[in-house]
Amino acid sequence: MVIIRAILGSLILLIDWLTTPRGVKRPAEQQQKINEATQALALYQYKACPFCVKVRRAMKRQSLKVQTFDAKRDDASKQALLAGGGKLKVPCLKIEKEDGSVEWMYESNDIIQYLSKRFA
Ligand SMILES: N[C@@H](CCC(=O)N[C@@H](CS)C(=O)NCC(=O)O)C(=O)O
Repeated sequence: MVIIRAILGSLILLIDWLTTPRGVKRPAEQQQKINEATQALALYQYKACPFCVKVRRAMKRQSLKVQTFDAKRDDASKQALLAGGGKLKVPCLKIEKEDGSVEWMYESNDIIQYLSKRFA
């Protein structure tokens, strides 16, 4: 089972690498503003999780520079996700809002929808 999972994971990463989407090109000023806004975001993820790959590809397509944390290999990230989000499930987008509150958004489709609404 572990071997099958490892093979599938490698395959997912290979296909992702071979078919990496191009990022949208924006005027420098607009991209700079978006880069500033995405500093308040962080993606907790596993490298080879298909749902995480889907979210990372959506970010790439939209040229969103979002910091990522590996909640499988990095114990501090795992603990941060558990403490903040409440469950060890990925992908999870941490959103720091202007009023100081923090939202932990689970579900790949919800994250993709949120990003495309906010940065379209
Ligand atoms: N419906 C969820 C599925 C996410 C999911 O099943 N993630 C798996 C990793 S691929 C997970 O976090 N499982 C819990 C664990 O590994 O502890 C989504 O689309 O985000």
